[in-house]
Amino acid sequence: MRSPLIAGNWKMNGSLALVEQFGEAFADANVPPDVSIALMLPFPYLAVAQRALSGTPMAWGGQTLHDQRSGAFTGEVSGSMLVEFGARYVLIGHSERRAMFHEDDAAVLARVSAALDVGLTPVVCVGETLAEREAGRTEDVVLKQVDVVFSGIDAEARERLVIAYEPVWAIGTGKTASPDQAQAIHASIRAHVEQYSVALAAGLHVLYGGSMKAANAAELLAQPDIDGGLIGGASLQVDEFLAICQSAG
Ligand code: 3PY
Repeated sequence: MRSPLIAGNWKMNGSLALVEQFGEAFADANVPPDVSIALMLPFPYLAVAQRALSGTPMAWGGQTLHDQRSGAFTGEVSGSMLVEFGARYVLIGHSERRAMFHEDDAAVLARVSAALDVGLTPVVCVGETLAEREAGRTEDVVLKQVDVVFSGIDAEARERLVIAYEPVWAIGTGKTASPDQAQAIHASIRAHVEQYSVALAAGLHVLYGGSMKAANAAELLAQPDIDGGLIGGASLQVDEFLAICQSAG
């Protein structure tokens, strides 16, 4: 009932040529029709994505946005600007943004509201650090991050969110949560969201992120509460990313 979403997060990587390469490869790639695919790109690549990816099954999005529509915010990009480039999604609260760019809970919520206001689908990242996991605090941390967002928006807006569970200790480290570890926390997120609405929880997409690659994707995606992936490094290689999309079908 929840068709999978496979989203690549290029972070500050890639090139215009790579966007073109993805456009060419995915134009006639054999991807399962029920799998939604997106690339979260660095801002300067969005104009090329709008042309090169439009003939493919792929959507595209930004990796963050500012919470205001316009103004004196040097260096920032607003949601309406992303929409002008045909973006459908935007990542919010990736652990790298939380840790390196001081995005706290209030900032995450403000960005989610800004994204919803302009019709973007926010992909909200949540996840615990290694120290938090070792202290047995995984659920506390993750469910609080989920609540910050769900309790700050109205019922209709909640239906438009995607959650990406990304254990911080599995990001860029080559370590992956085991399918059982990932399934356990995904199931907790879904059960927790039932307090807002049982139907909302049943329809909510919870993606797994954190060193997902072609070699481990099928096993992770087979878990009942894992509804897709947010893919880092492996989304920078056409064949690898395509293999992940195929294993989601
Ligand atoms: C990773 O897998 O490294 C990610 O951070 C995906 O967002």
